[in-house]
Amino acid sequence: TDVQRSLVLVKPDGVRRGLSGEILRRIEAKGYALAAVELRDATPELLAEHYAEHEGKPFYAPLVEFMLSGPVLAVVIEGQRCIEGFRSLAGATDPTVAAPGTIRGDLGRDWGLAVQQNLVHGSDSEESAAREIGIWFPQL
Ligand code: DAT
Ligand code: MG
Repeated sequence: TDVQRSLVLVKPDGVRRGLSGEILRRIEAKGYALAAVELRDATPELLAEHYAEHEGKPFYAPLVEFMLSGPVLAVVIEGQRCIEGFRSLAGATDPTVAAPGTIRGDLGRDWGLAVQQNLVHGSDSEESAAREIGIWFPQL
């Protein structure tokens, strides 16, 4: 078997818009288990680790500012191939082109801001998942 864990974040736009339940609903409807769910305030230190791969990119500063603009729902999901599976549920990074049926395609859009406010984060590989779960849930 290939049971994986992945770190999912409902970003501040998703929490603010009251979409946390809808996003958890889609994860559970897909058949993934929730191993941890916690409403959290990110910190600059935590985000510097989480988004280390994007440091220096033009959208980095607005991204960190956005992620500090309100609480995030930090979630660890578990299931067979759930890393790729959640990325598929989330849809493309740009919510304008994300396919209908996906979280970003159904619920997100471009707000004309410096950073894509695209509702969710999902780990993109087994290494990222292990690294990110260690950052957000060091006790797991
Ligand atoms: P993803 O969240 O789909 O894994 P990513 O890791 O490449 O995308 O980027 C992290 C976040 O940064 C993304 O969710 C939204 C923002 N972002 C990425 N590329 C961007 C761009 N070209 N313009 C504005 N925001 C961007
Ligand atoms: Mg990413």
